[in-house]
This record gives sequence, structure tokens and C-alpha cells, in this order.
Amino acid sequence: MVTLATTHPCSINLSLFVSNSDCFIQLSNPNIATMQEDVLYHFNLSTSTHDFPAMFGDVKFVCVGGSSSRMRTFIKYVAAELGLDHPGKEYTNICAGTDRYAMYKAGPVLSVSHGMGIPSIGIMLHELIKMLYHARCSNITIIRIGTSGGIGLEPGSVVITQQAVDECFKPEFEQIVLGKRVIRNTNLDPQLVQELVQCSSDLNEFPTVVGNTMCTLDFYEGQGRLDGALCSYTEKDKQAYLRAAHAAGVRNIEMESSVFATMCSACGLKAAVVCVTLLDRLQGDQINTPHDVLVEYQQRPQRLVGHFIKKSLGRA
Ligand code: R2B
Ligand code: URA
Repeated sequence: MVTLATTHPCSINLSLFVSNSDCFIQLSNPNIATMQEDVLYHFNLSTSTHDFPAMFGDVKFVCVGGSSSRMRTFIKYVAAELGLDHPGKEYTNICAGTDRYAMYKAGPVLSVSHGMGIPSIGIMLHELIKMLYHARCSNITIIRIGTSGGIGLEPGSVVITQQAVDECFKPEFEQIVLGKRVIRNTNLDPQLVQELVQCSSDLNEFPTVVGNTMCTLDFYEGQGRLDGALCSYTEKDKQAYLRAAHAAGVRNIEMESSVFATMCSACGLKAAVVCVTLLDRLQGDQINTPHDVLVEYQQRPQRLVGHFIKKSLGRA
């Protein structure tokens, strides 16, 4: 079991410098400070062409999710909840010059899409974290809102991640760096988990649990599905694996939480993962729930995190 609080960079700062409670982004890369210009290629933004402190210096909440349309819906929803701008306002995509990722901002809230899987969210997070660093942002809370497959949960349940674990249920993220395996922790902020649990109780709209989230490299064989183009095991093998995952505390499966937790933890960002479960994987593999039901499910993490932001700003 990994101890969370002591390894979070902000926790260390706070305990050492009690009078200075501001928590800034800490890049774990000495090269950035020496660069004349930093081009965030996949955002189509650069420190020489954009004034990052002016554009993003007031950001306090960053929400990331897979699809660009979902993140556009989210910014509109949050802006309405916070009473920012006029209702129905259309938000401009800050990364309009590229279709790799989409980014929207309303007041202190930034909403960014990350695509599917570890490589896609990893690239986005490198550029997002540097962007927040260049903007001199402080006291950022970052939350991934997404979808997942549940294990032993009623579909539509929301899982707040306690620990992001790998396919062997370990709270680790492995990256090959210069041909060598580097293993990093996947710590998330335990206090933020509890605050989000409280927000779900406040809303009392859908079942919410705290559990481990298994992050995989694939949606099909990687998640033990029997319905991909390849399958090398039986239904019995699949059930045994998912039940072992459940016994290890895993309550849902998705494809980004491990690298998200690792990178945020390494750079001093208070981070959480909130995903709705679209199906119970013990019951099946195909997502055949009606479209309107799925749309409502996908709004659940948004409503929970929207309430959290509103409450944090003293507007709930
Ligand atoms: C959840 O849903 C996507 C796969 O359908 C993937 O991005 C994830 O983590
Ligand atoms: N996303 C996943 O990664 N897995 C699922 O089963 C559903 C959504």
C-alpha cells in the first residue's frame, strides 16, 4: 500500500512552510527553465506567441476528459452553474488551430479533451502542465471526468478513484525511458477523494463508490473482453480475472488514470479521477444501453465535479 499524503509535493511544502500555502506547478525537468521559447505543438500554442499568464493565470480548476464535445458541454454546464457569462454562450476552442485536443475556459475553470489511452493523455498532460507552469498558476485542482467499465456495480454508478492500478493491480505506472523501464507511483489526493464523496452525498442523485481503477492499454483483450477481433481466453478465464481484480479493490476499468495520476503527482497537482461506469463487466462486454441513457450517465461525473467547483468557490 502506498502512503499518499506524505509523497504529494504540496503536502511536503505545506508542512515545511506553513505560512506559504500557495502550491505552484513543479516541473520535474530542469531544461524547461533554460528555453527561450516553449512550443506546445499539440495545443498550437507557444510562449512566444501567447501571453500564458494573461490567458490562464487565474485558472484554479482543470477538468480533463476524452472527447472534445463532452468537454465543450462541460464548460457550458459549469459556466451556467457558476453564473458566469450569459446562458447559451458558445465557448471558443483555445486550441482551434489543431484538432488534436480541444480546450475551453470559463473564469477559473479550464476544460480540456485528451483523447483515448495513455499515449494520448500523456502528451496532452506534458503540454498542459507546462502551460500552467508558464502561466504561473497556483493551487490547481485537476480532475479527470470520464467513462469506464464497472466491476460488480450497477451501471451508471460513479467511481471516485482511490488508487489507479495497472493490469496486475499494482499502483504503478511503467514507462520506457531511453530503453529502460521506469516505474513511478500513481498517487492521488486522498483529501480530494473525501471532498468528492461529500459532494456526491450532497447531490444524492446517483450511486457513488470509492475504489481502485484499473488502467489498461486496450479496450478489448486488455480489459478481458470476449468480443474483440482477437481473443485468446475463455469466459471462465475472463470471470476469474475480473473477480481477482474485484478482490484487489478494483471497481472500474478505463485507459488513462495511471499516467494521469503519475504526472499530476510528480508535478505537485492535486488530482482526482471520477468516472461513470457504462456497464457491469461481470455481466457482459458490449455497450448496448440506449444512447439517451448513456448520455445521462456521462453527465454524472460532470454534475459531481460541477458541484465540487461551485462548493469550493463558495457558490453552492
Ligand atoms: C474510457 O472510455 C474510452 C474507451 O471507450 C477510454 O478513453 C476510457 O478510458
Ligand atoms: N471505457 C473503458 O475503457 N472500458 C469500458 O468498459 C467502458 C468505457
